[in-house]
Amino acid sequence: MFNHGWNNYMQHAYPEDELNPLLCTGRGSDKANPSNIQINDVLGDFSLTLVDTLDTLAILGTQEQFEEAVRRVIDTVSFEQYNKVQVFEANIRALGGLLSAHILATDPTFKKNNIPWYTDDSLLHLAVDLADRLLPAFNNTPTGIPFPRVNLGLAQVPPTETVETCTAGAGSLILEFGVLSRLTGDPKYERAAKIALHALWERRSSLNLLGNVINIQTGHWIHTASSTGAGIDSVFEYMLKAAILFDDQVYHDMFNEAYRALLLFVRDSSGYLYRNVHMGTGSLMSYWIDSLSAFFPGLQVLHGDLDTAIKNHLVYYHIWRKYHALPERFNFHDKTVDLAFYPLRPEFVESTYHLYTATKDPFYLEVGEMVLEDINNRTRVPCGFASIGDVRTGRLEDRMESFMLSETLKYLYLLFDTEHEVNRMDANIVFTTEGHILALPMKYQQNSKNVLHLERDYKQEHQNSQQRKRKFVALGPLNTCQRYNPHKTHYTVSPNILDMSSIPYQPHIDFAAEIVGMPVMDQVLSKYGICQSPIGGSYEVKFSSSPDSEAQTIREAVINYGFEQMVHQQHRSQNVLSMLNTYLIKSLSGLKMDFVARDKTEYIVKRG
Ligand code: DMJ
Repeated sequence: MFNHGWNNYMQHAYPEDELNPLLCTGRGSDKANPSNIQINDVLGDFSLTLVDTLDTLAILGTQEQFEEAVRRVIDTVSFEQYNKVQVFEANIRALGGLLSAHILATDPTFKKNNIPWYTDDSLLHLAVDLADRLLPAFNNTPTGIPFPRVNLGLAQVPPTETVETCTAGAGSLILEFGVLSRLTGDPKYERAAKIALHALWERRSSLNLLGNVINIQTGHWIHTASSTGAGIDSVFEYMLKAAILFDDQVYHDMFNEAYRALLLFVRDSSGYLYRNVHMGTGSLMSYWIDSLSAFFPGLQVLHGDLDTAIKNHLVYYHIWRKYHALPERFNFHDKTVDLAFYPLRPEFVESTYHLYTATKDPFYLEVGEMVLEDINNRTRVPCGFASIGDVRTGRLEDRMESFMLSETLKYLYLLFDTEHEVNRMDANIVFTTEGHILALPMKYQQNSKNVLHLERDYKQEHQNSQQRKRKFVALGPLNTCQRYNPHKTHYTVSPNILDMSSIPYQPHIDFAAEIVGMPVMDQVLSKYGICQSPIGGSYEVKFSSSPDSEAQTIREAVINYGFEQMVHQQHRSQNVLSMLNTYLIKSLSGLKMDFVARDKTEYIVKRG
């Protein structure tokens, strides 16, 4: 799938920003309609998809493809383009792409991807060039919160530019800007992004909630809905990931407080739904959840809040089952679609990947398979993958956003390639909100205090935050123990062993189905309360009794289960149950089996 998307982009679209998969052409900025921000916020005429895909090539392409793409970027990409783009989009897609590729090409942690001929840091120089064009967004803003857009070629904020920005846009810069500062030794990028994030956080409500849109001049909230979705989403991600990448407790405290508030007010009482609520009162503001918020369970995994993540993810799972994609907005009141498009977004598979990595529950592999098949079946066209315009009818639209290659297919690939080095690394790598891999060698982690002189300014803030935290200690779901058990045996480890701790056997899954308005899944337990597994396949038990014993004294059993044959030798076991205990141990209601005698020594399990 990746090669199909990538090769078609290179063949039909490069050097333009994006592929039009239906017309088999390229697409750049919309010069005819400058106010078309759906396009112009993202496409600035700098081969966006190429830049955004660099580290995906390193992960799932060949080293040759990666090196060739790096060479192309160095030789052909320029940010001196007189287009107005969104600072956030340019940061996460282009700056993040460049930094990630630079790190992979040079950092010994990623030995396999290091590029011997890459010796002059050209990607880093390009990153500096881009960031210098974005920095003017931070000028003339009394709050420190940046303007949302700049003209790249002029390196200026256009005079008529709006002074209203979404929270995610202003608060999701610290990873890329921070890494750039650490790698270049120039603190100005990290400083600007850090001030912006703190400026947003200082304006949180008394409930510790952030709003959706803020005026950068006055610092007043324009749109007061708080959520984990569009307009806010990645600000939480950047708090936690900055804490990890830069080893910085201040960000961790910020995230902890923000997260606690989300659980208390944005999450509903069922524990499954994360809604739009008023930041000042916590009251419900709408009946929809959006597809962007499907990333949040992945962040909850990173935070270690696994049970909570599992529930949250199941809601999106059922929405996906219902529409074979995620509609942009789903109305949980009417249990219908509010906005019906699906532009090949990664968020659901991103969470699925993190949940599988943490739990090793094969359920998440099945979810990944479902997503993969749906995307492949519904969106693959001869020249690439097309966005779905309406998930109910399957109507396609002529756009393949760059995140299809940089994120969606990267997470899908890493979900299944469990042995990939990125999945096995013991390093503080993070995925940015665009799925770019960032890592900082130790020597870069601790220098923030000396370089930035910001800690003093925020010391008081930190103390206040600690005090607030202490007030809440007794309340918190954060302080509860998770049920995470990394040594669980799943049938990825022992093929075909039925593991009833797996998600499909938990009541969670049916509860989430109710919320979405889906029928409950195929019943795993029958109306008799017994497990009907395996559904299909042969299931046969042969056993022989010792000549002098009662029928139920087992000496040896052969169990044919599905395609695997397992032989259990158990001398002198007491009865069938103890013999089968090794086989089916997780049943909640006990084990019940009906046998039919084939002959004196062979029995077939009729039902069990
Ligand atoms: C991506 O560009 C990023 O994941 C961003 O954080 C949100 N939107 C898209 C994907 O949906």
